[in-house]
Amino acid sequence: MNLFSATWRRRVSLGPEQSVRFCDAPVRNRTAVWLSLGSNLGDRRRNLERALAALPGLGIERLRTSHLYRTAPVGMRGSWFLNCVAAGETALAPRPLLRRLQALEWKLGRRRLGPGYRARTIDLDLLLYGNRRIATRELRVPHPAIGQRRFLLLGLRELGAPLPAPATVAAAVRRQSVHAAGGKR
Ligand code: PH2
Ligand code: MG
Ligand code: MG
Repeated sequence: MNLFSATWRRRVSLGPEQSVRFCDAPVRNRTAVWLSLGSNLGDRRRNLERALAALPGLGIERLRTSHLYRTAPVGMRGSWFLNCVAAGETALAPRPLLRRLQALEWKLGRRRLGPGYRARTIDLDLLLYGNRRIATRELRVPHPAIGQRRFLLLGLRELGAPLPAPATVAAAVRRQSVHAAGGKR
């Protein structure tokens, strides 16, 4: 299964009429969410694929994915990352969603061994939760890295997310190089 192919994207992104037909809960009870996925340890592509395959089971519906990007590590040494952005809808509140994402990171071999960025099999970040602004010790939404990492902006733009001001985007794009790594339509 190639989770980044256009076929898969079509398969997982149901149109509005299908979601009404197959889902009892009205869509207005769902919040649009955007996540980033990254891996720079082990079989990076497989790690992303396993995470994406698990997201519907966590409560993220109508999942769509961006292309996959190969990116230089930001703010840390080590191997290059594979990154992508995913969009979906959820009935989960932000904190339960965060908990489930953290549990999935653990299941996929992520171990937090202390402060600072370290190589990781999988990193799942909540980038946007509807238009909510959240600033707690454990969760900041919109994710503060959005305006600083080009692959996040590219992925979010692909998936039609509300983006920060164009000036912020331009600055991030100038700063960082990104290479498409696959899943090109
Ligand atoms: N995540 C980080 C730190 N640096 N660099 C890249 N290229 N991709 C990431 O996902 C990433 C990073 C902290 O979460
Ligand atoms: Mg991260
Ligand atoms: Mg993280």
